[in-house]
Amino acid sequence: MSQPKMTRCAENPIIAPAANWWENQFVFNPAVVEWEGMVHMLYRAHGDDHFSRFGHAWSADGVSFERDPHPVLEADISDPMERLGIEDPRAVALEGWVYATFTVASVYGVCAPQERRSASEPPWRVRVSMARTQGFQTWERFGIVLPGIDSKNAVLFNRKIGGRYVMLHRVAPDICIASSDDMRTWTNHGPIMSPRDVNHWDFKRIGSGPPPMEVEKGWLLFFHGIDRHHTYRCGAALLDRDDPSKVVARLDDWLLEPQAEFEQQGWIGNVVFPTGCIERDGLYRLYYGGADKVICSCTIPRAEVEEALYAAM
Ligand code: BMA
Repeated sequence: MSQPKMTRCAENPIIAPAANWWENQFVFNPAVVEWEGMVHMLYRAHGDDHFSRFGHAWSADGVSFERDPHPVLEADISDPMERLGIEDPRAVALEGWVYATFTVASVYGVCAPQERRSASEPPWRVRVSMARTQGFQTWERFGIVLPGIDSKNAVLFNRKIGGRYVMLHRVAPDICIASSDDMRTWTNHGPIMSPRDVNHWDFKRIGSGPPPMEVEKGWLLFFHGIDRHHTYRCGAALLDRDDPSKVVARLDDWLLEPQAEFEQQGWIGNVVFPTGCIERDGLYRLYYGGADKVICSCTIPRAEVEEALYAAM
């Protein structure tokens, strides 16, 4: 059986760098959440100073967006853990708040020598951070929620499971799971899903895309995978509804790969990086970064992706 594929939005890229100094180089990897009747986007932006900040955009139809001319969330540069900025947000609506999970990046020089990696690895490290808002302008920051763990690509489930809040995150090269009673203290329970063999599109590393979406037979997880040539693609898996540490299905093939010019050429070429998703009129609308430079969208019928996953169970 041939596997389903995503259909690109005719308006792509739906958001490109703008004249504002803080977002005039690259805009990409957006968190997307439906909130008070609108589609809201929190996107990663780089400008003249090459620092990574978050901008805010909103839309009624999920395709044409209005944008705030100012960044809405920035790194606290007095904190050495955030010296290289904030990156790659994901967002969920949960208990009356929009929660954003994102990466804070810092240089290795600020940490204890035993935390440094070998000389051949890049001199930087990442941590998972979290904040919440009700209006996108002011944020209550929770700080680093997985201290001491070099991790990124965190996504929250949009409800408690088994009485606890649950998060997926990525300790290279695997997708891992963590849980919490209060959103502030998290217990890491280790890997749940790993890359596949060298011939696969998801061979080097994998990471969650948008927050998992609850479907009839579990949690649908769109995720990114990196192949041996460093091309980023998007695929899908299904996690158990009551115990999402169990992967119950995983599509063999990818759903989206870099084919358009704005996915093959940009800051980093050959990248589609899914980070947001909404569901409307029987379609999933996915939002992704194209080549770390622009924001794009594509759709897939809900039934197609779910039936393919159920057939793979
Ligand atoms: C990852 C992150 C993403 C980026 C991707 C592709 O490591 O830095 O922000 O989109 O690489 O370059």
